[in-house]
Amino acid sequence: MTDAPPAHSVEKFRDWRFGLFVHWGLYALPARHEWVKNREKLTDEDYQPYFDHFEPDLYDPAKWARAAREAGMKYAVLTTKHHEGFCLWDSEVSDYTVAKTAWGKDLVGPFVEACRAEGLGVGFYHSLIDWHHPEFPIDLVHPQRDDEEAIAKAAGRDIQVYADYLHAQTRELLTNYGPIDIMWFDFSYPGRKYPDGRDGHGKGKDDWRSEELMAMVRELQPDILINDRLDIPGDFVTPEQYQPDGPMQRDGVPVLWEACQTLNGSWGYDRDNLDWKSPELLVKMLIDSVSKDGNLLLNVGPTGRGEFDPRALATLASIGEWMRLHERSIRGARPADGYVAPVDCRFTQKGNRLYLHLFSWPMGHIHLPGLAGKVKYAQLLNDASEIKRIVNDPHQQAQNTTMGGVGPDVLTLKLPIQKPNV
Ligand code: JFZ
Repeated sequence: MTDAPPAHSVEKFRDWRFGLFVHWGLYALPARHEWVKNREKLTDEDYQPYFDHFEPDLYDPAKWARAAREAGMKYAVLTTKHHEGFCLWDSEVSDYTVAKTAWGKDLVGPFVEACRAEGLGVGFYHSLIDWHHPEFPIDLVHPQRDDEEAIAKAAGRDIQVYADYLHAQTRELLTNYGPIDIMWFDFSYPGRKYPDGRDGHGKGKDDWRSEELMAMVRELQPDILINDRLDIPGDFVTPEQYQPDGPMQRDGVPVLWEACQTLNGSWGYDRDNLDWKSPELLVKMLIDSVSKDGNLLLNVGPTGRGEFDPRALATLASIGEWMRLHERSIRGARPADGYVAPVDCRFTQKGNRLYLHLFSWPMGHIHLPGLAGKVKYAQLLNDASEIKRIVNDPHQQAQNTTMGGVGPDVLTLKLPIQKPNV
């Protein structure tokens, strides 16, 4: 068994509630999804121009960190290496690193420093999968390089040589940059089979030597939290691109969780993808996560020159404006104990304050069963203006009778007809 992380790390993570995910690598240059090498079956040779032209002359992580803080984020997780295998730091055990590009120097250290300067926690995403390492067996099923040539190539490869490399790199990352808050490994897919029953060569804990790896991580960084993608239980679980339907559990016990979401469906910079989520939807995802005792890790894919593109910055700024006025209902907040929110609403709670988030504006009134007598005062959060309360509203009582009843002790809030413009 692997040890649990210290309680103070867990509570810090729960209080943060909102973080920045950064997917950055050579795939920022083709600018059409971080899986481009796999999706388009690009060979190492096809992919080489991106290495040769990687020169992020506008890289200024202080700007990233400021944008994150102003959006109301409290931590940031950077891809030190994604599946393509390219390392954003000067790894001693690889030549496939930023240090060997025209840019010629470490990107991870300045990122870590910039985060700390803005008071952000720091995490490293590190890919378990590696499409570049000579001993990583490219899988039959996943990645989908299921052509005969890839199969033949995979046959002579020794995953344990790759595992040594993975451990060595993890050691470098967790030794050279001071205290790191989160280690985000990605990802395992054990026991995959072809439809015809052939071994699909999935990858899991025996391939990565996950127990040993996790023990090393804890030894190097006793306060760190480790995610759940090593094919053994981690400290927090990572629903990806979906919102769970309630507080998450593992073996019937509440478990720490963090949803990760993209801005436009791609993690890496994807220039022509116009499928941007609105700031309003992203704020709802954040509220939804907190109402279910989870975090939201929201991703930006910087450009090949090292900037957040204007669309990403505008979205972060809008979220930041909402957070400026509503942060109290998010930071350090928890689900409301015992109260079930009405349809299209969410509750969050901090101390004796209950926050009601309305995902659609109900025009006039909202009825809250079970809350009469429990609420001493109500106000809008954005401008502190009073909201009138009606206890056991006679109109509502009449409706209760005709509509089957929602129970007694109904608190009715009298809202402005028009939604406040925030
Ligand atoms: C992985 C990566 O492949 C992806 O590029 C991105 O980095 C994302 C955050 O993580 O995507 C996954 C990993 C696991 C599953 C789905 C997508 N899964 O287990 O269903």
